Order: sequence, then structure tokens, then C-alpha cells
Amino acid sequence: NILITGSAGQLGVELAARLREIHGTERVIATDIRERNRIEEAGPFEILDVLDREQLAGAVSKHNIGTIYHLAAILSANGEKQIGKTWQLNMDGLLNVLDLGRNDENNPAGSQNAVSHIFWPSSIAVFGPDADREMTPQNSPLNPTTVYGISKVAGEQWCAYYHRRFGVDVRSLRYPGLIGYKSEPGGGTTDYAVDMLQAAAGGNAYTCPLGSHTRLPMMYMDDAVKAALDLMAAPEELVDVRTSYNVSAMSFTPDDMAGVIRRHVPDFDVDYAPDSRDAIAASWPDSIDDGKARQDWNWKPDFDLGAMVKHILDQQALSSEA
Ligand code: VAH
Repeated sequence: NILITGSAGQLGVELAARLREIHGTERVIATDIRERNRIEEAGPFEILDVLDREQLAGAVSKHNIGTIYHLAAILSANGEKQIGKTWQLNMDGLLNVLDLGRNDENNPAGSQNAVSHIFWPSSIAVFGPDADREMTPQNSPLNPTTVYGISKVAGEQWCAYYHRRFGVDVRSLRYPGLIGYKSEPGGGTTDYAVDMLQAAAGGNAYTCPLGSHTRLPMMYMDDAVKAALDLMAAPEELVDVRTSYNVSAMSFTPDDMAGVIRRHVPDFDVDYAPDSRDAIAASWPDSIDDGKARQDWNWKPDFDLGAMVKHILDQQALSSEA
């Protein structure tokens, strides 16, 4: 069976729904530190604190878990307001989950209950101002400016260490900003793109917390879920990168997005009030080279900016008519 931590988060809600479509509702145990999010899709849900090793171990043995999608984390913008908690949750939470993949006495669930596969999302937040801004290579200097980014750099190294030393099959993706319409973003720097689309769909104006020309790598949620499932389904020998794979689908500025939205909502009004999130975004790349993921396990995104905006606004129109 499959366990998801952070299942009420922006990625978790959609990953849980997709995994349930594929494997059956009862085989996917959705967990989070708080009650469920917007989508009250039927299926097993439990409150779980990833800092509680015994609670984690209990869930793994009780539900016969073979695969864990470990998504619970504090994101970049929120993380800067609570640096100790962000480091503790992002780091200790990951280490607690990695130990559940070990075949020795350090596995709190017991070596006989070792999980066979773990997915853990990293982020373009691992890159800092000294990495190439355009087409940032898979192997770049990693000097992040946020606590979240520091926790992702350290987490990638821990994943590689647990794979190398203990044989834990943990796989990871450096996600760009993720954009969906079925779940709320969770305090990141790229949340503006979701909020701008929601404002447009509701016929409202939008004040953007990033500068109009701040370019960022982005991805539609359907592609983000596809990338995780494709990576997890790849034969082990093809997964050559055991820190985390660069992946991306598009790059755009808030001004680019507003322009595409106006194809559908002609009078959509945006103004700009850059805040601390713009400084974080400015430290990240403008675009990402994901050639290694394309080469190793045939990564390919389906949505570009135009297709994504059209798809989301069409869906929002459908749901508002409903
Ligand atoms: C954040 N949405 O903004 C996340 C992601 C690349 C951005 O890591 O923190």
C-alpha cells in the first residue's frame, strides 16, 4: 500500500487523487498534520506528525506500506518566518521517513517492514544567485538563500547517502513552481500564479507580490504528478541521479501570464507590489535544463503556458457553471 505525508498540501491533494485512480482508493493512506483540504475525496485519511517516529512506524506496519510519498514540509516564503521549525520539520521529517526504508535495527517499523520505494520532492530553491540563470544545469553550485532551500540541499544529500550506504530506493525531483486549480498553494514563493488565475476566473483584479518581469520556471500540476509517477515507475537501473532530478515545463514572468490570461479575460487587471517573495524569486533560476531526466527516464511535459491557462480557466468556468 501507499502512504502520503502532507496529503492536504498543494501537491498532496492531487497526487492522492491520482494514486487512488490508479491503485484503488483503499490502497492509498492519505495523512497530514491537519484535517483534510478542499477535496474531500473518499478514502483512508489519518492525522500523522512526521516528527513522531513511532507514529510513522505504526502507520507503516498497520497499513502494510510499500511506498511512501513524503511531501510534508514548510515551503520557502513561510519558512523564512520560522527558520528553526522549518529546518526541524523538513530535515528530521525526511530522516524519519528514510529510516523506514532501512533493512536494519534502525528502522523504527522493524527491518521486516522496510518500505521498498520513497518519493521526496526537492525544488529549484536549491539553486542560488551563483548558479547559471538560464538553463541551469543538473550539476550546478547549490548555494540557496532560504532555509527551505538549505533543507532541500541537505535533504538531497541525505537521499543520496541512504541510497548509497543502506540501499534505500528514494527518488526525488527538483520541482519548479507548481500551478493547479484543485488545491491551495502552501506558502511558497510561486503561489502568485495560482492566485492570479483564481482572481481572473472570479472576475477580480490581482495585486502580484512579484515584480512584473520576474521570470521563474513553472509546471502545471498534471505534469508534476506525471513526473513523480514516471520517476517512481522507472526501472531502478535507469535512475542515475540519486540527489534530485531537474525537471521543468515552462518559464514565464507575471506579465507573460497576465497577457495569456487576457486572451480569455480581456479586461483582467493586474498591478504589482513586490514583497520579500520577489527577492527569493530573484535568487532562483529563470529556466532549467532538465535534459538528464529526459534522457534517463523519458521525462516530457504536456503543458506549456498557453495550454495550462486555457485548461484551468475552462475548468474554472465549468465548475462555476456547475
Ligand atoms: C515554493 N512552491 O515556492 C514552492 C517551490 C520552486 C517553488 O519550491 O517554495
